[in-house]
Amino acid sequence: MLTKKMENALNGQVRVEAESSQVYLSMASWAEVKGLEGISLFMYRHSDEERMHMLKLIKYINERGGHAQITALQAPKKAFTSFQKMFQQLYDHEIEVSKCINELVHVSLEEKDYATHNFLQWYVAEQIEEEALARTILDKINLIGNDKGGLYLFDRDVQRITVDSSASQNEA
Ligand code: OFO
Repeated sequence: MLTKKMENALNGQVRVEAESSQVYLSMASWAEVKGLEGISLFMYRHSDEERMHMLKLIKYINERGGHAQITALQAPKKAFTSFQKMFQQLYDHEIEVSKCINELVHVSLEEKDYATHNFLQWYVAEQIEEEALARTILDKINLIGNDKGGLYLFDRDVQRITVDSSASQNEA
C-alpha cells in the first residue's frame, strides 16, 4: 500500500510524463510541417515513449492500492525558432525530468517504501539513456552548423538513433 505522500508524488510524475509526451508531440508536428521528416519521426517516437512511461506509473499506482490521477495538462509550445533550439529544449526538458525522478526516489526512501524505490530504478536508468541520447544529438547538431548537406544527413541519421534507442529499451 502506498502512503498518501508517495501516491501524490507518483501522481505528480504521471503528469510530468504526460506533459513530456505532449511536448514531444508538438515538436513532431512542427518538424513535420517544416519538412524535417526524420526529426519528426524521432519526436513522434519519443512522444510515444513518454506515454509509455506515464502508463507504467499509472498501472503501478493502481496496483499498489492508490488511484492514478489523470489531470489537465499545460499546453506545450507550438512553434520553435529552429530545430537546433528545439533539440536544446528537449535536452533541458530531460534534465528537469531527471530532477523529478531523483526527487521521487528521495520520497520513496523517506517513506521507507522499498518496493517503489525498486520500481523507480527503471526510471533512473532510463533517464541516463535519455540524457545521453539528447547530448549525442546536440553534439551532432553542433558539428553540422549551418551546412545544408549536414542537415540532410542529420535528418536521416536521427531516425537511426531512434531505432537504436528503442532497441536498447526492448532489451531492458
Ligand atoms: Fe524522457 O522522460 Fe520519461 O521518464
